[in-house]
Formats: sequence, C-alpha cells, structure tokens
Amino acid sequence: MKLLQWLDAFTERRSRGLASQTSRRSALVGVGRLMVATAFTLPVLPFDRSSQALAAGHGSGGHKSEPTETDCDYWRYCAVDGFLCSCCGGSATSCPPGTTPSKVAWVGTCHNPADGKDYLISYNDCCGRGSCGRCLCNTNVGDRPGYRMGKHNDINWCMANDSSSFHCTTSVIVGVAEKDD
Ligand code: ABN
Repeated sequence: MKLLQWLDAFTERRSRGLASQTSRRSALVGVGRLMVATAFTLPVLPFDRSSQALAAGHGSGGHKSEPTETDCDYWRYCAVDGFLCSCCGGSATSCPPGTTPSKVAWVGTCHNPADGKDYLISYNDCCGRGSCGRCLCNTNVGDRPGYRMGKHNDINWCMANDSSSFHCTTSVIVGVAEKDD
C-alpha cells in the first residue's frame, strides 16, 4: 500500500513538473516564433507611404507634382536671382508688408507650358527690409557674366530706392514675347 501511495505521489509530481515545464517552454517558443514572424512580415506589409512621396515632391503615380508659386521651377521664375516673395509674406507679384518694389529691374523671358507662349517677366526686388532668407532661387535663364552690362541679373535692384536693403524678388508678367519667324 505504501509503495502504491509513493508511486502515485511520484507520478503526480513528475506529471505536474512536466506539464508546467512544457507549457512554459512552449509559451517561450511561441513568443520567439511570433517575434521572428513579425520581423520578417512587418517590412512587407502595405503601409501608406503617400505622405513621404508628397514630401519628396511626387504626386500619385510617381510623377513629380506641378510646381507652385513657392517652387524655384515654377515657369515664371526661369530667370530669377533672389528670395521668392511668395515665401516671404508677399506673393509672386506683390511685395511683403513694409517693403516697396524696386524702381529698376531685370527682365527675363520665360516659357509658359500651359499656353505654349513666351512671356517677358520683370524681376523687381522688394526693398526696405533685410534679407528674407527663404526660397533662394537662382535659375538665371538668359543671365550673362557681370562684365556683360545689362545682361547680368546678380544685382541688387533696390539700388535706386530710398532704402537699398534687399528683401525678396517678385516676378511680374510685363508682356508676351514675339515669335521669331
Ligand atoms: N536681385 C537680387 C539680388 C539682391 C542683392 C544682391 C544680388 C541679387
């Protein structure tokens, strides 16, 4: 009888020990498997990365989105040299508060892809405040070295104003260029 009791107790202890060890081990194995599976599957899940694409300047379909008035490659900025007033509290055609348009300006010719025409653009600086420092654009189509007087745009056009402090540059359409035949 004593032997049977001892055998019962022994068997029960072993069974319980085995059961608790097995479940702990299998739980650990399960967690390990889950971690490995997560590491392999998360990078290939279909995350929405459209905001990153937009920030990089790409719209839907992987094409670059149309330039706007705060982008250097906006068509009418083709010959600009300065900070865009559209990034400085003004717009592409108006000076920010506290500044006045320069009395003299550089005139460039830019192609408008929307209507296929070439336009004369007057790049007037806005004067009376220190440098805006935002959206510096230097596209310079038609610009020639400084010794080609009158064909060089790297000039402070505020020179003839009461204040010669340069703040930013506007881009005003002043005419349509005639076609060469
Ligand atoms: N037209 C913009 C500018 C201002 C100061 C110096 C160089 C160019």
